[in-house]
Amino acid sequence: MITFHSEATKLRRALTELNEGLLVAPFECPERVDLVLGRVREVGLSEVRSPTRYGLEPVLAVHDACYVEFLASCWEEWKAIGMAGEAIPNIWPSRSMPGRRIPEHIEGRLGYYAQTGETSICANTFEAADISKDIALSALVHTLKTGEPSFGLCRPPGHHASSDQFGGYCFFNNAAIAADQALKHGRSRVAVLDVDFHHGNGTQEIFYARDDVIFVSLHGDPLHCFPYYLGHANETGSGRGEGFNHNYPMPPGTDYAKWSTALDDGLARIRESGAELLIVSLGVDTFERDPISSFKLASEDYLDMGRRLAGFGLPTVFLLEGGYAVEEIGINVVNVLSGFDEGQA
Ligand code: OKP
Ligand code: ZN
Repeated sequence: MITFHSEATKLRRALTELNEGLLVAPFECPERVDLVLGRVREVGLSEVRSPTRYGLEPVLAVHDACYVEFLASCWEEWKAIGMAGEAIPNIWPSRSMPGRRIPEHIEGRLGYYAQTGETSICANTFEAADISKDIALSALVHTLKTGEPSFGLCRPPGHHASSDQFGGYCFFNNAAIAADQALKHGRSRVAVLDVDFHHGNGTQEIFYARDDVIFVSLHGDPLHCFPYYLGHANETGSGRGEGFNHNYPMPPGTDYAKWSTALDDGLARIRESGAELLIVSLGVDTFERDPISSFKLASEDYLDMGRRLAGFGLPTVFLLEGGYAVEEIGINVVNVLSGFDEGQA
């Protein structure tokens, strides 16, 4: 296993998150990176390398150019008109106002490009998202070259980011960008397996009509859980993408016995697809003490998860998504990775 990490992921340091009617300190904080990295070093999991820079071309292959421009300039524009706090959207296109024209005022553009209201934009948000996707691509390239597994310690996460919207702490969809580049490196089909507690709505949206990327997501049932409006079992893909999207929504309280049954089913779908590479959107917010989620996985379950993924036998890239019980995030992430190493040996 090789870990890719950059201190620059910590440049985004938002002060606010709209949560339960209050502005609180964000759950998705820079300390998460130190906890995971600290555990990687503590157990001697792997060498830690800095990412290579890949520029914006791989981003523009999956994200809308005007969206990327918006992210690049949002914070400066927001400050320039004298807004007092962080950039928090408060109006969106909606059923009664579909928003067919993009506003010029930054407040209108912010809502246009936002899915949600919890993710404040602050200084260096773009820079952190840019390095996060470089970490993902560096991990991908390492695995493509060597066949060895790799871990991208990405922050901010990516799986909620759709082709032209940010939300759920995500700006660039790291897993989608990596999957798309894997195809450009000659793989003919790639799988993205999303084990984060929350549905990977952005990844689903990006690949929904495509058959070259199969997307499998295990998550809290959207009838009860964020992001609420996508992630049902009957969303199976469209057009040539039909049959290449598989959702496993599960109720709050789900434990590993039930969760791992869904994992095995999802892996069987990936096997049938003939995918040549596995990208794991690795969120550990399925943990029993995660502060914003409601599954019941225990720390030792992550070891078994890693072993099962190793047993699956595809070249594998792990990219960090969520996980917020800060004490245990390092242990749980590294349990998956060392379980994988063990399972391979
Ligand atoms: C990002 B990732 C809790 C509401 C949760 C935002 C969740 C973002 C999750 N009361 N709101 O998938 O871990
Ligand atoms: Zn999550």
